[in-house]
Amino acid sequence: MLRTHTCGELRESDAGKTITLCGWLDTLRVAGKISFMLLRDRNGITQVFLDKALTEQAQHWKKESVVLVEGLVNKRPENQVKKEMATGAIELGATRIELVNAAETPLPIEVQEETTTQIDKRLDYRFLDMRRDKVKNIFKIRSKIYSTTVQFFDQEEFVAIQTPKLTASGVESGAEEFKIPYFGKMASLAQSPQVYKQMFVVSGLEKVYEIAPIFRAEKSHTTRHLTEFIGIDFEMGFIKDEQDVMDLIEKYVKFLLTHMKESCKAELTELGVTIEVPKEIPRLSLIEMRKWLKEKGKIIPEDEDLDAEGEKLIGEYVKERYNSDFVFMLDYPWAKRPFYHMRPDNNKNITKSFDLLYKGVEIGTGAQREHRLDVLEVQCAEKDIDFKKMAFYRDIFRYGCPPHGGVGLGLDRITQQMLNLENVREAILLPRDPERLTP
Ligand code: AMO
Repeated sequence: MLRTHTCGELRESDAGKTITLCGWLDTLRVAGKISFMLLRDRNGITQVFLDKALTEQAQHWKKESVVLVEGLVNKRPENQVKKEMATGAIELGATRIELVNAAETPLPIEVQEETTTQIDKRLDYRFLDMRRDKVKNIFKIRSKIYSTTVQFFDQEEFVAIQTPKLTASGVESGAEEFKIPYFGKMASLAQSPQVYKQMFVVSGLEKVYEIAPIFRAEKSHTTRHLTEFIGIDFEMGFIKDEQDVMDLIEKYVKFLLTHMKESCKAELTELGVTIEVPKEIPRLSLIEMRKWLKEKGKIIPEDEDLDAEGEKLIGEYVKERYNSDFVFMLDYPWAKRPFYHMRPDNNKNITKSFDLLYKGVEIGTGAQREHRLDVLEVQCAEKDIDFKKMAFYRDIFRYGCPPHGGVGLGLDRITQQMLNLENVREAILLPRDPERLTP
């Protein structure tokens, strides 16, 4: 390796060692004939002292160039440590410096913690934007959400599946498909692994999950919609009803948040985020909540979904009433749910489905699925869907299909809501929306 240590890992106990660091030139402060360089890498910032000769060598080096420094680790004087805690209790007295790769000037965006650069410009240069700790921390945390999720499903003995993203057509009502030419036919980019996750429950795997891209040709310009996002989908067989699915989601949420609090302490503190693990996630009926919303002056018609404002109001309500950041909303109208959701026997206007809201934003949708072929065919007919055209999906209900259910969660929205980010684009490396196809 080019370096013997990284900036963040050096401690007072390293004083007296001769080491090599390599990172980005954050700042060069010339003070007369000597200078102080702040060198940055993924772990932090170290102050490097340059004597007269080295200052002459470095004085025209540009910010964000890659620089190598050899030197002796020194303990910093007490008074300096207090003034500049960010760079720690040690500094490096350079004996040799090398410009490994020069950065061009001017930089296209500001590379500093407090920036005035607008999000669109920042996204154009995401790799430079990420040299800021604020941004880097978001993606360290997102990575941990991902690995903790894998750990949870592994522990629960779910089997990870990877299903095709090039498909014949989707099954999500209301979710637009991206059509692409495919050897003389048209294909769709998968708008959900719905069909496949059900298929592999029925295959005998019983409990499956997938964390993978999902594509939606939605021309939405909101702070929560992307055209490509990462879905965390799971599906499980032999359930009694949709409550079993919610039980597992609740267990997942508690596991995830507890782990995040422990494993991302430093990053969460730097971002000023406090995570609260819910004791219990309330399960409220949309039918009941509509009445409450009406009292607040917010009308949601019986056959309508909650809109963003309705979700926000309910988020505030559960925070105040149950001290919970999460809520399951139940009993969504049949008119707004896809044909594969099961309906209760005593009310055909609603579905055995739910949404999971986190701080007033939907982060998941799930349901018990209709597994009885004759009922499913009736439901297709009601939604004007020709089930015969989905022959391979129909087949999975023909040869022994257990009662089953599952959920689709959005990794990007979970990250957004956990970190109180205004826009989901802050939570994904390279967002895709109706305007953005690069970088
Ligand atoms: P749904 O369409 O509600 O359900 O999607 C599930 C979850 O995916 C996330 N999500 C999005 N995230 C960012 N941008 C978007 N455009 C977007 N659309 C959805 C949300 C949402 O809650 N097959 C069902 C799931 C199931 O029943 O298992 C489905 O896809 O977090």
